[in-house]
Amino acid sequence: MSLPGSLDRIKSLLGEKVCILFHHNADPDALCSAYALSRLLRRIREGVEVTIAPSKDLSKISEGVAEHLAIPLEEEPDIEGMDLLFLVDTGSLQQLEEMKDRVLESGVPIVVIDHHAEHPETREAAAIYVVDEEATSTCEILYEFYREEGIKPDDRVAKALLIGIAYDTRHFAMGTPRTFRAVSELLELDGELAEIFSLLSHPMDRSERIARLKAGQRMKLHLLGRWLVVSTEVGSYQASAARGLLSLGADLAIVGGSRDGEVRVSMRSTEEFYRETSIHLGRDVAMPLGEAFGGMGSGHSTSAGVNAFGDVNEVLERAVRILDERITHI
Ligand SMILES: [Mn+2]
Repeated sequence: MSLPGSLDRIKSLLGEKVCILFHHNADPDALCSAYALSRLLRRIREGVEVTIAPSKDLSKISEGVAEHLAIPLEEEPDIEGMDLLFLVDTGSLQQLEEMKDRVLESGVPIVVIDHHAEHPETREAAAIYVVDEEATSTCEILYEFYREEGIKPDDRVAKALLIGIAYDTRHFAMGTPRTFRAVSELLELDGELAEIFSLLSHPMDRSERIARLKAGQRMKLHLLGRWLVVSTEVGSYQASAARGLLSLGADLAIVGGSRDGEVRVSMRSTEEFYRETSIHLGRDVAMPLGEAFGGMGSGHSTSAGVNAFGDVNEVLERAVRILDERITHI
């Protein structure tokens, strides 16, 4: 449960004017928990003036959600004139960008509600610090606040909370009994899962879709042992194309493109490929590939990139050869 007693402490600080803030490039959990909180505060204290202010911008998906739920956003909040500030879903104050200094210098008490790892600077700045790392989303904490107060979320708030939870659990791919209790109760209030998923789907613009389709059209399939490795070339969106090819069924995708004499390569593999072969794309493929072509490569186990110089087809062929040698030596 969300830290016991925290709601009572929040109530004791609640004044006339309140502002809710969250991190820049806000995801749906940040936006929706802010919205649910704003509605809860109005139910708790009639007449309280609540402003929701993004510290900088919303993510593309959140913009769609804000529009769909008609969430009112204030671009130029009067931070200094507030009685209380809330910071939701925001692990570090740095994520407030330019607003950070204003918030700290205002002297207005800050309430933090979050599920990220504790951050010493944020803890020190907060008058009330409600951080629950066991919660899979800030919306889950907000739902428990409603429950504690015995307030039933209306259908718009229920939808907002479901959106936030769905986003942070990667469409309910993870979560605890707590998460699914909240989800189940929220679904009774607003049962439109299909609509929630469509709101959360990534809006891909036309040029990205064209790049992905061209990458598919030009793709070469290499059968390396039991692994399906694909390589292809496209002028832009190499990383997106590589992800797309994995979802088509490849175990590993190498996508290169050249621009102004420089070759860029994005590589992605499945978790299974890494688990079974121990081939680390960043260390074992991207780094030697970058070096071989006068550039640099780096990355993670299943996701890596290279900037190099030369002919894009030669770079791709070399990448496949590096993989082939490694795979035959396993
Ligand atoms: Mn979150």
